[in-house]
Amino acid sequence: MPTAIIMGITGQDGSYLAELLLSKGYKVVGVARRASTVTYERIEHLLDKISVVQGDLTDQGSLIALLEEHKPTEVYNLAAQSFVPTSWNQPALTGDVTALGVTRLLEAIRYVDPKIRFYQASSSEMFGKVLEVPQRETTPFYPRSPYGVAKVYGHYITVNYRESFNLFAVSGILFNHESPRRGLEFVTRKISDAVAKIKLGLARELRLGNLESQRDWGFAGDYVDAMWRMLQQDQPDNFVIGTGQTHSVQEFCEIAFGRVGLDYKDHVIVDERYYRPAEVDLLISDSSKAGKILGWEPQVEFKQLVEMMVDSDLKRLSAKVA
Ligand code: NAP
Ligand code: F7E
Repeated sequence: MPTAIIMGITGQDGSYLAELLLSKGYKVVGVARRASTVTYERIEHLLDKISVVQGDLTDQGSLIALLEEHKPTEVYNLAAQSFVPTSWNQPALTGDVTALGVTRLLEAIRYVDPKIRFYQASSSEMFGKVLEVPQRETTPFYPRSPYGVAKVYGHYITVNYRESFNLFAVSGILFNHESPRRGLEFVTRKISDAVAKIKLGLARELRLGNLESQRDWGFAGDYVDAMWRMLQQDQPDNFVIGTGQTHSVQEFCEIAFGRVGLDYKDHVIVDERYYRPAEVDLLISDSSKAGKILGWEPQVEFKQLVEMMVDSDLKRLSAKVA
């Protein structure tokens, strides 16, 4: 039975990847950092099928100990300080976790077992102020936030350890992917949660930043399948993963509010507090390489994704108020 270690098991992608790997017969070891309150909300339903152990990307020794004890065949690094606005407020922490943390994990692999296959969660934020539309594996990077800068480091150190030490280290450059398990501060989930609250009479308004921002939004459940496929290839490589379509925050609002018979214009207030010091304007993917080599295609369309998120929040909050 192959063993996979998932760094960031408590996050959105960690929960979907754990489900996928269990369905493929893996032994799954999830790594969570120590907290005074346990937050296993996303993996509650998996706790009798996976092992959850403690570890932290800022602590080299804990990473070495994890690999020595669990002897994984694959390591997925999904852990990061992943919220872009926080990266301006905590840039040094973001660099320590999201950038240097990758080096610590690669060093642990090199030291314990260089045959371990490694997945790095890279991001479309690396393209930032885009130098080419659509963006593909060869598009130069121009990050626009400390988070984006940290991810560029994580990407290049992954490529460098592949080339320097012959590690099977892949970088998946994933565009935004969302789900009912998305963190509440990200714009899609902030909208779906607010729509459900407004519909149920628990809130009246929703304050947002730039409604014209555009993103290439897909479904997280589809994207974890691409991660696994990357580690099953004969050669390690970089792959862009996205839908190839872009939509604005305003379009997301229109569909989300429309799903419950409301007009977003009656509830959304633009609030400058949510504007960013620098914005990423037109992210749109070209994932034809992934289509050709990995046989990967997104399954869930934009409207389906928005409606899935609104329906889920409505169900969750209705149960609470009942
Ligand atoms: P997420 O929900 O924010 O999850 C991040 C995970 O990292 C959480 O489990 C978090 O633990 C953990 N973590 C944070 N700091 C850590 C540390 N010092 N040591 C160990 N673990 C730590 O993110 P996601 O949406 O699932 O994304 C997964 C990965 O893909 C991230 O690296 C993200 O940057 C990247 N990415 C995401 C997207 C997207 O659209 N979702 C797109 C491209 C790339 P706690 O629960 O304790 O906070
Ligand atoms: O913002 C605009 C905001 O925070 C999307 C992370 O997973 O994807 C994610 O980063 C857009 C931005 O995600 C609000 O200005 C408007 O243009 O949902 P977000 P993100 O910054 O794209 C990438 C690929 C990652 O790698 C990251 O880890 O929405 N926006 N009004 C708002 N955004 C937020 N959060 N809140 C607002 O009120």
